[in-house]
Amino acid sequence: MSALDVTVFPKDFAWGAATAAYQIEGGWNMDGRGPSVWDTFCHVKGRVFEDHNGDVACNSYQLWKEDLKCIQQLGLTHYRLSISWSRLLPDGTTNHVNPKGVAYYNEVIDDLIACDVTPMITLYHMDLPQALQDLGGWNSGDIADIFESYARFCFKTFGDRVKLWITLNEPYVCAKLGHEDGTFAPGIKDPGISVYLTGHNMLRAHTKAWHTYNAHFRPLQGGQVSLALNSDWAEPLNPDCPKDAEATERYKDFTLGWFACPVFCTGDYPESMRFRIENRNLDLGYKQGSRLPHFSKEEPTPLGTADFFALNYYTSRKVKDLSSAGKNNELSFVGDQGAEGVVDPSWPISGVHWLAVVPDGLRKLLKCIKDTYSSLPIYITENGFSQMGPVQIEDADRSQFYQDTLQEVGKAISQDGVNVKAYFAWSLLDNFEWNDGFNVRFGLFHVDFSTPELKRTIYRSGREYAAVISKHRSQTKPKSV
Ligand code: GBH
Repeated sequence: MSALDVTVFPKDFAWGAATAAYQIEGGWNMDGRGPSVWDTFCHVKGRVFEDHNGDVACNSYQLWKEDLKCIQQLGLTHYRLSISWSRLLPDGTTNHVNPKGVAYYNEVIDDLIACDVTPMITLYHMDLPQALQDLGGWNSGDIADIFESYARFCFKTFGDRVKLWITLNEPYVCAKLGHEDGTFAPGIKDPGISVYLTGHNMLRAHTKAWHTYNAHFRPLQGGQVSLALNSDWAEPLNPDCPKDAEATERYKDFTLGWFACPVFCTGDYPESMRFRIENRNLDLGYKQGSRLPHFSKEEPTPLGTADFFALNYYTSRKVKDLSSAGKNNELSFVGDQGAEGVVDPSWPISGVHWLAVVPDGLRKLLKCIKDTYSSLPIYITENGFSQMGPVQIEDADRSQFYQDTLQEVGKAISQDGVNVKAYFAWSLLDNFEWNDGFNVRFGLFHVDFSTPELKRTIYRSGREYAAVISKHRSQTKPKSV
């Protein structure tokens, strides 16, 4: 990646990689861990590629020291990991704490700090304790307070050393794929209803956790808390068609705006969501009240509950209007949105079908976030490229992808004045890629899942990422006198 100009990245730029507990840890029933919705989901046949599951995954529960070596080999300044809620609190509540779970995360955190790597911890990355799902999960109003207790427990236990927190990873994905499409755990298909309730309770949960940190932990611990929002970059399919242009705004509002607007702009959902959903209730004769919940005046507002903007970006879409298409006659999220995102045939596809490679979409999205949502520093908490089919350790495509993407991030910083503070590659390791199992590989390190040693081997893209980091660090090191 010699062409990349690292001097445009600020001195204290965070160079990271990210993982998530269910995707790497394994040890699904070891040492008192309780099951999560993903254990339950994967143990039913036919839901995941060749019925793969995260029972063992990269076995990071037992092989953490191997992961640490990978982190050091890359020279990362930051590592983003998530806590398995049910490893710490097997039934999801603070009534039962699993001391082995506490010990595991203490070891990880202490090792990172001893190696001069700053931990960023995600409290929730798709893996709700099954015991809480049995009580209604994200559709239950009680979940927000239960999440707040879990967050409080983590701040209290780890917050002396952890200063960067993500409460929730991608509430959009949990709500839409988990509760509308049913393709993610918990596998609920309840079109047009649960999706909004889930999103709402996730926002309430995040809000409560942020306020708890702000009032009770920030004064002593001095850290920062946000939530990670996923978003494609979106443009009208036909730029001359006003309906496509309007559809593009709706598409943005129903993905990023859904969560960013309440937290960063108004304390409420985007107007286009309210308008479309209420109107469609009338059109479809839906009379059981508002499907898009209202924020109660009795609870703290989501507005202002983020100390930085955390963005997961993978791809872009061209958007076409669907507001008068067939879907419009049924109760569904896509019907409400009245828009569909498609891949431009000129975009190359990375290993997996949905991941069209559009690095300059990231630059445009960063600028749009700055102009529309927030002037807070932006942390790119995930971005990556996948491989499918035969393993290529010399992964020239992925190396090029990282080079191109970092170049676009550099332009966002130097030419568009966007305050980008961090870049986390997804992912440190090949891991359990949800519905695609181990068939889709996102790692900077290859993991050999065919042997119990689960050997980690650096890809060329990992070597090149390490070279970028090293170059940047050597240029910004204080000169010795
Ligand atoms: C991230 O989500 C996740 O945070 C991370 O855990 C995951 O490993 C990573 O992406 C890579 O996928 O098959 O057409 O239904 C990114 C959002 C949501 C994008 C699911 C792809 C599936 C599209 N992803 N979506 S489709």
